Amino acid sequence: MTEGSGELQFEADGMRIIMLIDMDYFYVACEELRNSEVRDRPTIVGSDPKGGNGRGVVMTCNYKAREFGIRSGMPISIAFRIKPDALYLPLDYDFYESISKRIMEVIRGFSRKFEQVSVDEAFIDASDVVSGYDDALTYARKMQDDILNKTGIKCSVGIGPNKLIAKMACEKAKPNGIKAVKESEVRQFLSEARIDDLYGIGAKTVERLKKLGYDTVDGLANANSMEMVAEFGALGTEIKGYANGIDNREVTENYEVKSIGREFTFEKDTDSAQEIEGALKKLAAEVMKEVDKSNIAFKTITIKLRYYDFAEHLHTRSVKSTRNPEMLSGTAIELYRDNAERKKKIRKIGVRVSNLTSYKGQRRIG
Ligand code: DCP
Ligand code: MG
Ligand code: MG
Repeated sequence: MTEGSGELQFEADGMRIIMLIDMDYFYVACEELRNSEVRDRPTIVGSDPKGGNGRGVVMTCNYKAREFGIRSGMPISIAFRIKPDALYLPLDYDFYESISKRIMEVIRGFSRKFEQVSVDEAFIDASDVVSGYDDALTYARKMQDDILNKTGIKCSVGIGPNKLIAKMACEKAKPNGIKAVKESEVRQFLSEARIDDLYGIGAKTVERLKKLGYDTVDGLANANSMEMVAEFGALGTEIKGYANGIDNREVTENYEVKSIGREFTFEKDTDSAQEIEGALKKLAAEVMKEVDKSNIAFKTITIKLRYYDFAEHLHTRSVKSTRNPEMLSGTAIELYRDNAERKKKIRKIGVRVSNLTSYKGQRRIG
């Protein structure tokens, strides 16, 4: 390194304290709030087991069921074979989502830098609100208590210098624990992990890495950089970075703060393009109504697609500053056509405009 003071600068900027907060056995924990039987019995939320002939999978189960080896994603028929006398409950997304909203509000109160990553987990960047790792542990405990007191749901917290380590630490903290991995402990922590555990590397990439002979995180940490780039492009450098505990991903809100949006949940999950596009048009019209009320124009259009399994994707396009209704509904539909995973049913959609500017300021004379 030859940057000299630049390097020091990097060190100072680079020190972050990131937390990942993830609810424990979330869907079943929600069910426990309204059904006291759940506390005492192995309980599974998922498809109907139909006496062992049911198709579909276990969405999640409590720790009492995990003791028997039952896991998320396991065919429900297998779970039934293992534990026919467990309590089997159907999914109730609306209920889980309403609790999720309250949880996220509590977490959001702990840092301005907040990012929800799924229905039951969120990152915060706590660098500006804690003064070191001891303080971070106290802060995390307070957050855990607050979430439990306000919503009745237990969670685990991972703390680290970046998202990768925070997420991996949280896995180790489960259930209902807190685990912090300081910068000085990262190397050791990663040495004990498997490459499958590296957050942000998908199953297919792991397969390819293993074919290339990278079986351990330490091996990957010392990978040949040229080979990694040749094989994976820019991602190759990222991956090698992860194995070395380097992860510059920022904690950022999904939606821009200043925005106008509307969302719609289908009565029944659907993959009908006609139905989805119709709903997008309606949402666009509702958003336009709001836009019309104020003197604003927008530059960025975002659609949100939430699939039946709660996977959620945002697709965004920026246009010239506009308040044209056709531009909004047309772009929303194009974003859907270009990006939707075709055969996967959609549960909820959203349309949002952001990057707002004053309309009057935009208008050209003449
Ligand atoms: N989920 C799902 N299908 C999966 C995994 C999870 O539908 N294959 C749902 C059910 C979970 C929720 O998402 O309750 C959150 O997922 P997590 O991975 O955080 O799992 P849990 O919260 O259930 O358990 P843990 O205590 O391990 O976090
Ligand atoms: Mg969870
Ligand atoms: Mg989760």
